[in-house]
Parts: sequence; C-alpha cells; structure tokens
Amino acid sequence: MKNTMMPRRGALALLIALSGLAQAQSAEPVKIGFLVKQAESPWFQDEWRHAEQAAKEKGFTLIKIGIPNGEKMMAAIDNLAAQKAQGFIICAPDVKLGTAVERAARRHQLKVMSVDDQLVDGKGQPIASIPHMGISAYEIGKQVGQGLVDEARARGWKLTELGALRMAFDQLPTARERTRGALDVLKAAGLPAVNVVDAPQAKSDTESAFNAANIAFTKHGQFKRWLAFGMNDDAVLGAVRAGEGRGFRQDTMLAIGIDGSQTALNEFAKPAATAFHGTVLISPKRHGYETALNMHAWISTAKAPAMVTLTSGMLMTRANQAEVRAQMGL
Ligand code: FCA
Repeated sequence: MKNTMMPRRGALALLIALSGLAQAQSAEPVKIGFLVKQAESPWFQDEWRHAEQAAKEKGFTLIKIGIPNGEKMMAAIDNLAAQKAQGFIICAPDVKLGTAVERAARRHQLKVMSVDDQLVDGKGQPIASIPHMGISAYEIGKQVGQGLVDEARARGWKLTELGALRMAFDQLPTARERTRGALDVLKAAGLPAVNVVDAPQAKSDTESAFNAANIAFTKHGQFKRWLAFGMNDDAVLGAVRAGEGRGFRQDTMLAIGIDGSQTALNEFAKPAATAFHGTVLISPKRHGYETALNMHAWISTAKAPAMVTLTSGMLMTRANQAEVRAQMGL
C-alpha cells in the first residue's frame, strides 16, 4: 500500500519554513488597533490609557480610533490594514455589526477581539470566531440591586413606596442583562413590579438618559421617592440630573451606576452628596491592558486569547472609594 505519510525530510522542511514565516511575521513591528464607540467617555479613555501601558511594556504601536458609527468603524478597520496593523480590539457602536467586522477582519487578515460589548451575528448570537472580554453583566447588575436595597433599608425607606427607574438600553445585550440583575434583586427584596418604570434611552449617553428620565418622571408623578439604575454611570447620572430638575435630591432619590470612572469620581467630589450614591467599579485595566497584552501574544506567538473572559466589580461609594480603588489596583 502506498505510503501516504509525508517523507520525514519534507515534514522537517515544512516545519523550518513555517517557523521561519512565524519569525518573519514577528519581525514586523507589531501594530494593534483599539477601536471604541465613545472615545470621549472617561471609561474608554481609561481603557486606552491602560492599553498604552501594555504597548510601552511590549514595544508595540497602539492605534486608537473613535468609531461612533458603522461607517467610521469600517473606515477605521481599512485604516488599520493600510497602516499594516496585525490585529485590533473593538467596542463597536452597534454589536449587530458583528458579521461586518468579522468579514472586514478576514478580508484584511487582521486578528480581532471584542471588549465590553460582545459582537453578535444577524441572529443575535455571539460570533464564535471573535474572542471577547466583557463584564459579568447579570452578576454586576445584582450588585447594583443589592446596593440599592441595602441603602434604602439603611435610610428606613419602604420598597413598596418607591419608584424604581430602570434606565433601559435593551438593544445592547450587556446593558439589558445589567438592569435585569438589578431588578431581580429589587423584586426579591419586595419591590412591587408595578413600581418599576422603564426609561428607554435612544443612545447610551447621559443626554439621552436625561431626556428619557424626564419623560418617565412626567408620566409617573405618584412617587415621592425614587431608586434609579441602568447600564452605566452615564445612564444613571442622566436620571440624577433629571431628578434634580424635579426636586428629587439625595434625600428623595437613590441611584447606583456601573463603571466607576472619572464621571463617578467627579460626582463624589461634589461638596454635597447627590442622589448618585455609588457605582459598581469595574476594571478598565483588565479591559484595556489585558486585552492589549492578549492581542500582542496572539500576533507574536500565535497564542490565541480565551474565547470569553468575564470580569467582576466592587460596589464603590463616596465613603469607600479610595479603599475600593486600591483593592481593584486602580
Ligand atoms: C459598555 C458601556 C461602558 C462600560 C463597558 C464595560 O460598553 O457602554 O460604559 O460599562 O460596557
């Protein structure tokens, strides 16, 4: 029977050629893109800062581009290819653009991983070929809910008498899961379902949240005290600012966000406490530094990142901010 095994000499030659190719590739200067949907947001500024740290340590070039919409996202990917980048990390302006991202990366032979917002295909399913790092959305949402329950009880507020403003951005799965976690804890603690008021945001920025919350307050004047929660600090601060316009302040409104970036620290730095009671601090260091290191390793040693990495958070308030930030290595 014909020996179908490749002759040893041939296999050895192929191995040498491939290792040489790998070395040749790794000899190219490594360039990594970091594309984010809201470049002006302190959260993404923090991610970029930590990714820059990885670039300094490993000696690669980080190409930072804001991609507020699909058109700019596609142009940015083409731009990375033109600059001979080997890969990119992306938090897309719309996760439903996942298939377009996957196709563009393949067309340009770019490695791609997502961060924060997992990319999905046309059926809304995560794209299996794209490694992702995000937060444990539901669990972190539960931490928000528990923080609200604990503080409301400490103030002697009865959950049955409170309005619960859910700042909703349900078109983004991680946002939907975050508020679901918070709501499950609130309901389990005795918040009546009829007290929940959804405030759907058109966009995931503070202004959209402010507008959405104002509509909700106008429609639901029956509540004398409010809880507020949402996908992140921007969402919750929109609600807090809208509440202030209706006379709801620290003594009649209690809000907890997610992120814990400079936006939250600025609120804590105000002379008088506002309704923004706290936030679940998550790690821009893991999301920026670790993803950049992972991408660098993928390019330079062919070691692909884990398909899914979910990070955790800690409840941070005005009172414990220094201690919690230190515990999170920030
Ligand atoms: C999303 C939000 C950000 C941050 C990140 C982890 O992208 O928009 O504010 O919470 O997830």
